[in-house]
Order: sequence, then C-alpha cells, then structure tokens
Amino acid sequence: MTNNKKVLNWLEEMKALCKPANVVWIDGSEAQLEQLREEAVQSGEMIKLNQEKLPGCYYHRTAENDVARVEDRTFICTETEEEAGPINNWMAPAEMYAKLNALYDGSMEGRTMYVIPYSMGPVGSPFSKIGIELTDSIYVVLNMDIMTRVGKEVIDALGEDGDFVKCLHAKRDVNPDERYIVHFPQDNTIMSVNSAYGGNVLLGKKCFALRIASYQGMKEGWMAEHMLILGLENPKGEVKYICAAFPSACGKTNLAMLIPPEFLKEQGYKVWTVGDDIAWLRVGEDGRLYAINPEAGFFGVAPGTSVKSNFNALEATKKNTIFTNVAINEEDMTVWWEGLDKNPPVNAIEWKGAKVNGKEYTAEGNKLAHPNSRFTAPAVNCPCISSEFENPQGVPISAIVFGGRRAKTAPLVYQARDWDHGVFVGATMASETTAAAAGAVGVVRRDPMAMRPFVGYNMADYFQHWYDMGKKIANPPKIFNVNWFRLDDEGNFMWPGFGDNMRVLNWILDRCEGKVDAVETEIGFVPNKEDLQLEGLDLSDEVVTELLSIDKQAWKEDLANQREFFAQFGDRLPKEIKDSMDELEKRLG
Ligand code: GTP
Ligand code: SPV
Ligand code: MN
Repeated sequence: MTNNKKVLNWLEEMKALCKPANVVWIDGSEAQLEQLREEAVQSGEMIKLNQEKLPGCYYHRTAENDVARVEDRTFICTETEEEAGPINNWMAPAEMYAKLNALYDGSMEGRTMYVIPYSMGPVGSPFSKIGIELTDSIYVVLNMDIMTRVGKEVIDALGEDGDFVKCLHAKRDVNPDERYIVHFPQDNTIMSVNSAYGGNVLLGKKCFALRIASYQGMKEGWMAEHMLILGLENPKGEVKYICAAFPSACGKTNLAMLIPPEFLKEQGYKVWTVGDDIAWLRVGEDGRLYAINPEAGFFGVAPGTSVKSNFNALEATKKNTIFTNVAINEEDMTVWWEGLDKNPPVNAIEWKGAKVNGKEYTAEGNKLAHPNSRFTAPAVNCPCISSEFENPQGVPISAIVFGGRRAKTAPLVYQARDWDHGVFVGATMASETTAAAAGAVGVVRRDPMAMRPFVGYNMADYFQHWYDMGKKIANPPKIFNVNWFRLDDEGNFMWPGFGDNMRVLNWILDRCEGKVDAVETEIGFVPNKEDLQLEGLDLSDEVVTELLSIDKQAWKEDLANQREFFAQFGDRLPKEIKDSMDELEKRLG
C-alpha cells in the first residue's frame, strides 16, 4: 500500500511484537468492509440486525467490565511528570513501554492484524492529520470506517515521507486489571490494550483528536477541544456558527442536532450540524477563529434518544449504523433503549445478553440498555448535516459556549466579559459525572472546558494556551456559559431543554451582534427576561427569575472549591486565573 519508510519500519516492529498470523491493510473499499462484516457475524463478534428495517446495521455487545472510558487507567507519558501535570496519570515512558511491550508480546498470535490508515478531518485539509491504527478487532475496523476517513486516499495523502500518529490496539482478554490506554505525546504514539469499548479503542477519537491533538495544538498554535459545532440559520438565510463544550453525556449531540420550537421553525430558523463531539480550531487570515470537525461519524449516547428529544440523531441511525450495548427486540431484530419510546419489547435481549420480558424487566427498575450504550452512525446520514461539513477551511465561529450538569449554582445562561474572563469561565466549569466514564455517577467535579479527561499535557499550560490563543485572534468569538440541568426542590429539571435550548442560542447570537442589552452580575452578563423568547413555554415568571438568578452564597462556596482545585497547579497556574478568582471574590463581597 505504501513506500513510506516510517510506516513500514513501525509496522515491522509491531508485527514482531504482536506476532499476528496475518496482516491486512484496510483500503476503505466496500467489498473489503462487507467481507469483514460477514466474518464478524460468523464469529459472533457482531449480530446482523433486520436488514429491511435497518439496512446495513449491526449489533455488538462488549464485555460487562468494558462499557465506558477508564480514566484511572489512562496515562499521559511525557518525559517528565511535570509535563503531564497533576490531573493526568503519568509513568516514565521507558517504564511504560516496557510494561506494555510485555502485554502486547504475542498478543495477536493466531489472529489478524488490521492496518487502518485514517485521516482526522477532510483528506488534504490544512487542519487535517493522519493516523494509522493497528488492531486485532474487526469491530474497531468497522467503527473507525464510520468515525474517520479511512483507506487508500489517506495513504496517498501521507506520501513517501509524511508523519502520522502511531496507534496500536490489542484486545487480548479484556482483563480490566491489565487495561491501559496510554499516550506518548512526544512520540506521536497511542497504545491501548485489554479493552474493546469505543473511547478506549477507536484511537482516532479521544486519544488522538483530543489528547495527542491538544498537545500538537499547544506546540503548533491551534486548539483541539471537546466541542460540538453547529450552524444556526436565521430567517434571512444567514448562518452563524457556535462551538459548545459540555462534558461527556451532557448534551453535545443533542444540541448539535436540535430542532427549533415550532414558532421559530415557522419563522425560518434552522440548525445545521457540523460536529457533535470534537472541534479543531485555527485562526483564519481574517482574524477569526475557524473550526472543523475532525470526525466523520457520531458515536452517540443511545438512551434518551427519541423522535421527540433528537429526531435527527435517530434518523441518522436508520442505516449503516453499529449499535453497542443497547437492547435487541428479538421479535424483528431491531433495537431498543430506555427513552426511545414507552414500549419496551416483550421479547428482549438485554445488553448483557439475557433473554427477558422487557416490559416486566423494566417495570422492576432494570435497564435493558446500558446507560452508556452507543450508536456509531455516519455523519452523512444526519438530515441536518451542514453543507460545510466537508469544507477544508472550516467554519468561522461567532460564539463559544461552555456548560455542564449543575443541579444548583449555574444559571441558565450568562456571558463572559471578554476572552480572558471567558477562559476563566471555562476553566472553572464543574459538572456531575455520568456513565460515559467508569466510576461513580452524579458527583460534581471540576471539569475545565469539559477537557479534564482529555488534555494531553499539563492543564496549567493548557489554560495558558487558551490565554495565548486569545492574543492571536483579532476578532475572537464571544464566550458564554449555559446550564440545562438546574433542578427545582422536587428534583425536576426547571428548563425544558432539548429543542427549546434554541431560545438560549438566539439570545447568545443576539449578544454577539450587539442586538440586546444584558444585566451585569458578579459572574458575568445574564439576560433581561424580556430578551429571551419564551413564547409557548409553560414557565412561570418565578421559575424564569430563578433560572437566571445568582445565588451568592453558592458562588462563594464554589470559589472556595475553585481555589482548592487550582492550588494543585502551583506556580505553573497562569496569573490570570488567580486574578480572576480575586476579582470574583471582590464582586461577591
Ligand atoms: P458524549 O458523546 O459522551 O460526549 O455525550 P454528549 O455531550 O454528546 O451528550 P448527549 O447529547 O448524548 O446527551 C446525553 C444525555 O443528556 C442524554 O440522555 C440526553 O437525553 C440528555 N440531554 C441532552 N440535552 C438535554 C437537555 O437539554 N436537557 C436535559 N434535561 N437533558 C438533556
Ligand atoms: C465521551 O465519553 O465523551 C464520548 C464517548 O464521546 S467516548 O468515545 O467513549 O469517549
Ligand atoms: Mn464526548
């Protein structure tokens, strides 16, 4: 496939280490992929779903202990521990290579090693980067084919001398005690072993497009962020682009594909999806910030996805999609998950593989689908995919939005005073943990820019990079914070969310265009109630007031928690963060 010596030498080394019985290059052809699907069905690795109702769709079940990212087994192995910083797990590269080599040694005996050349970003775009993943899992090959641009054209783009990120994945026996997801940012290398779950093994995604890319971006003057990208079209047909960073399972896919409330739809408002998880951002020649989505598909949370909550995502899963750890309806070999409808299948196979009566099973409080079950759907399937999705130059960004799950404290929306204050707003994000990562769910933790699990270097330097970037962007996007998850005293969501979030996006763009005033508070600018389009909502005036209110006591407690969090970075923490905390303290009185 290639004469690139760097590729060939590395491949020989990895073959000698893993000792596969065969090596197969993935050329991206439909014939080859179809043969692999057949093989996976034969071996039981995948189940073929109803090809009339769900053409090209397959099902995969992972091991019970292998259903989410494993942050405690994810490492950043820089030369010094200081470069990885206090948030990342670290081990000296030589020590880690030795440990991993022992695990990979002979790991593919009797198995096939697949060589997947892939591009993050449109092939040939100045934003794009190339990776090669070696894996012994057909599931990984088929997912990578959906999530990235795979095949011959990538090898051609790499040329005889091009550089690439080296990615090695071996499934082994998915032993959780020997599971490692390891990054060597200074060697452009990722090594993953003993897992077969999405974020741990689709190495183009979080491992490359965030952890390695954030390091590359810091060195090269661009940014890799855990952000959706959407285009909001107004009735005049103008499209403005927004990036939003929310932690895992906090609403990026939903916001990226939202359908506006009826009265706005009638006026001609529309949302176009550019990306639902990752954005790569560069300063354009006109001094604006431009974004591409480096991915080619959506690896979305299934539970909660319905015609009502996310019609576009559901449509995207109707063909050529791989479902992981959802439930099967054995009646007609279709899929089901909590929140799809109120009709769990009677003849169900729950995600662990047991045949159950779904109605009785769920009535007893059991879940048919794993809370972190996912669909892998090609972006081209999405009815609202943006016409700019393949634009190699990306789209110009008007606003950056940060947000998390906060039952209290954070108001529905507020605007930062300027870029530097916006960096502080992002850096002080906190959110309740979700099922997307192994561990406790619902615990509030600090999650700067939704990047806590994904920064491939010292987070203090990452904050500095944000400040440095601000100086390079002549016309920077305005920065906002949102919270769709505020709860009332009975534990109900106060804000309807989903499509109605469009009302908040409209306010955000109105602010960007200087069309509306706002109220200055201790933490930033909040909307005047009359500037929010609330028609058709069943929200009392008190609830709206509450949603926009700032609880000073809660913010004082949050500030104390911020100080504790930032203290761990010592002298490396940018002075701007400390100044912003002092200023917030003064404002809170
Ligand atoms: P990752 O793929 O893990 O990065 O997740 P994500 O940020 O794309 O989250 P996603 O859009 O898949 O939403 C995760 C969960 O949040 C789903 O169960 C949604 O139903 C729920 N959710 C999304 N948007 C809203 C909202 O506006 N309000 C409420 N209450 N829930 C929401
Ligand atoms: C996330 O956890 O933020 C995801 C899913 O988008 S994974 O690919 O597992 O990281
Ligand atoms: Mn994500």
